[in-house]
Amino acid sequence: MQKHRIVLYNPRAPFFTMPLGLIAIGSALDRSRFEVTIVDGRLEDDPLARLVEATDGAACLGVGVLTGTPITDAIAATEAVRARHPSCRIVWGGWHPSLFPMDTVLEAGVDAVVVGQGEQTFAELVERFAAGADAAGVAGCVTAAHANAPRATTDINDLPEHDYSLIDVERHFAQKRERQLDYVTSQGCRFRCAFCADPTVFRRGWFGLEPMRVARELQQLWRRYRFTDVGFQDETFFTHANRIGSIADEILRRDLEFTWMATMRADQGARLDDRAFAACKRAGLRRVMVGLESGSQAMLDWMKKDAKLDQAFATAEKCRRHGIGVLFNLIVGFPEETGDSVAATLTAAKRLRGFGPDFQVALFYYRPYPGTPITDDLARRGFPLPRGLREWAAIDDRSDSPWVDARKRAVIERFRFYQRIGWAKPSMWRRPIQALARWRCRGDRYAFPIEKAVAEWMRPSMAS
Ligand code: B12
Ligand code: SF4
Repeated sequence: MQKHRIVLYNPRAPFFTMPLGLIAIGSALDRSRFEVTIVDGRLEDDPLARLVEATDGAACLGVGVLTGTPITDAIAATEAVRARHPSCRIVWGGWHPSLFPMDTVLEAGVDAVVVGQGEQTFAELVERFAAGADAAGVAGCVTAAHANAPRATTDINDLPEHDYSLIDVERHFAQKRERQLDYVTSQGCRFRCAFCADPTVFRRGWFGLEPMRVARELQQLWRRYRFTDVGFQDETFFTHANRIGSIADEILRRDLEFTWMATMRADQGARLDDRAFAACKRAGLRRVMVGLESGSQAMLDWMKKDAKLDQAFATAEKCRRHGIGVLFNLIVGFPEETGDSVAATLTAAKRLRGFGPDFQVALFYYRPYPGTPITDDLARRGFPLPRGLREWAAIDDRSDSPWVDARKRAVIERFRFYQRIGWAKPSMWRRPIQALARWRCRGDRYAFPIEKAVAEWMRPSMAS
């Protein structure tokens, strides 16, 4: 029997994380009846030509879409395939379509949108399409004609293993310039941060794979691909300390020789005991990423981060003790954020950076991403938000926040520049200004940023 061809497309994006969402939905299809091809726009010289070629004779194209620039490429892909292969059904899924199913299905000319967890809904949809039927009644999906009932999230332990042979793992290693495998052990999050869409999409639900399954899968994947590092892409990897302890113990017991990095909330790090930190370190944990968000406790409380500033420092201290690096993510320019609050964030960044060379800080400008309480509140107050797919695609175009005026922006940009230059890997062009940058950072001396102007003149892309 000839198999039905299903093509999955990952739009272009500036980073090279493996397309785990597409791997998940591709792995859940009946492979004895469906032949699955993933086209990754980030790996192709001419993604649309490759996609049009791959979808020739295909029953369905699935596109995974994040808010922002990927929307533009997703629209182009949809238009190209629609024009060349009109009988190929086109389904969008992932975060942006899940937040705006009606906008998506009306504006993009797609046949159906899958909302939230995609495995079972997409599997049912392609069965329908293969049988020449439509999407009527398929829970968890929306079409222009049917807003079907929502689908409850399934425990991910009941879903199939992710089949990495659907992607060219070696090509991803080459793009990343390291043999780093991306892997995800959970879906959803129990927290309620007001700038984040996860509580809207997964309704504060969380499912985590059993530790034995995580260890077994990693062992098989390690034997096959011999990766040297794993990037755990969970929203919050350290959700249950016992579970993480068991995963670490299993990695050790199976002698899996790789390092790993994972996400950790400040409160989770502060609660995690030294025994667990030590076990994770022995099992290869090299770095945690902590979404601290702000250096102002008032701001943290306002955004319902449910974490204390002190906990971030306690986490940093424990990580230093155990030889684990930390990347702290911070955001400035929340709606009406005061200059004092921004200054508190820069001060916290400096203190955290001071824990040592393995303690890094990334400073972002706030953007009102959709499906979050802060964005909903802005809409109620009449703030002009993007409308429709094309306007949401442009949200990444602005490089700062509307709530950061020129003065604050100048301070933030100088801070970012000198922090980065001061502690970046030495290079020929950086070395002369590195010592000066550190001196400036230590004393908050950012006036007359001559080195920044020179760097911008010499290499604009390195200076911002
Ligand atoms: C890896 C990652 C990335 C990667 C790219 C991922 C990719 N497409 O290859 C990179 C680094 C590029 C990235 C960038 C950004 N990301 Co990001 N990212 C993640 C992260 C950590 C993991 C994604 C993942 O692999 N998950 C595991 C898989 C299994 O889950 P999934 O992708 O959700 O897929 C499921 C469903 O969504 C659905 N599904 C997904 N695709 C498809 C496709 C079809 C056809 C169907 C039917 C279903 C379907 O089914 C899947 C299985 O259930 C998530 C958080 C998370 N844990 O999900 C954030 C997350 C997706 N990112 C987010 C954000 C905010 C960003 C950035 C804006 C961050 C920033 N400030 O720069 C940028 C966007 C840049 C841009 N506009 O280009 C938000 C989502 C926001 C949004 N509205 O889109 C998330 C949820 C984090 C958060 N809680 O805020 N990200
Ligand atoms: S920011 Fe992180 S911890 Fe907060 S709700 Fe989102 S995923 Fe959960």
